[in-house]
Amino acid sequence: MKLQFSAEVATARRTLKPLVALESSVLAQGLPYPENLEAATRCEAAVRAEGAVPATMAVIDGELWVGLDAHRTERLAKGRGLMKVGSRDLAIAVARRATGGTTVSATVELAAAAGIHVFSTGGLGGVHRGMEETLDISQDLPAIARFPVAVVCAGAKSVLDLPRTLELLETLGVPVIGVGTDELPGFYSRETGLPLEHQVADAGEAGEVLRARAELGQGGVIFAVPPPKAAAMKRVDVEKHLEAALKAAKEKRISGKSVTPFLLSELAKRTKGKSLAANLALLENNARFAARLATATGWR
Ligand code: PSU
Ligand code: MN
Repeated sequence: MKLQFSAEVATARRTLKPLVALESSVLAQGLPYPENLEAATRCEAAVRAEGAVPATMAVIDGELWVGLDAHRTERLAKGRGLMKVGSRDLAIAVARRATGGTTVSATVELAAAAGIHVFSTGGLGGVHRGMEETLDISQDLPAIARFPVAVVCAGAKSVLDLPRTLELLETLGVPVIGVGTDELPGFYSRETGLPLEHQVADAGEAGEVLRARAELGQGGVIFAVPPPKAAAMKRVDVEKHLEAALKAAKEKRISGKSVTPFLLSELAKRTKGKSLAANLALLENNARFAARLATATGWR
């Protein structure tokens, strides 16, 4: 797989600095402009402040980019109708010379190809509510199981069926480890009431788990970090607005890969921007932890 490296990432690889992979579907589909650009800027700054280097992945004119300069970041943030590139779309995006943001699944795949072991995102895709009818399950989950990359997130997106998402992760052999919590964080909210079997206190402990996984030759691990208190929403508030958003999605017959972007933008409208603010804060917070983790592994 031919990868293109930004100047900053190329230098980091030469000088053996720790790298943190970041996704770009959140830029191209997950957040509106200009909040998406603000999110990218804050995440990259948080990674650099910890002494690591951000490597945002994207497909640009069919090229697989590891690290984006300001111009390419802006192109993704302002672009309309950009492709949402999951793992299964990568080859098609390349063949068609397309431009798009990579989701968690495509980003962990590109990270593994680039030798990057730590990746930060907001919330994972997973098993959707009503999956009995739709069988809508994000390809994020099997991709995390397959590629040996640590995924730092604030849990799975709250629009999902979280108990079933946890069950499927167990089936796939993916550990879900709480960072300073014994409960799955709820993305916009700090709590879900769903217990996690394992937790670590800090990035140092997380790094030890990562090294042991690598020695066993196993795939990805999830580190779930609760969103910062100042920006987190109450779980009941999220649920209330979510029910309305889910109803709207059903009425408008939104399906397939449009479901996630639709629900996120509905929530932003219905919470008067509170969910947006929480999303930005947790993205930055996760990027910071990921940078500490990338440093703690000692791998370069
Ligand atoms: N979480 C967010 N914003 C996002 C996503 C997740 O807060 O934009 C994106 C991620 O890139 C994730 C994707 O991989 O949504 C999952 O989409 P789907 O459910 O269609 O697999
Ligand atoms: Mn889906």
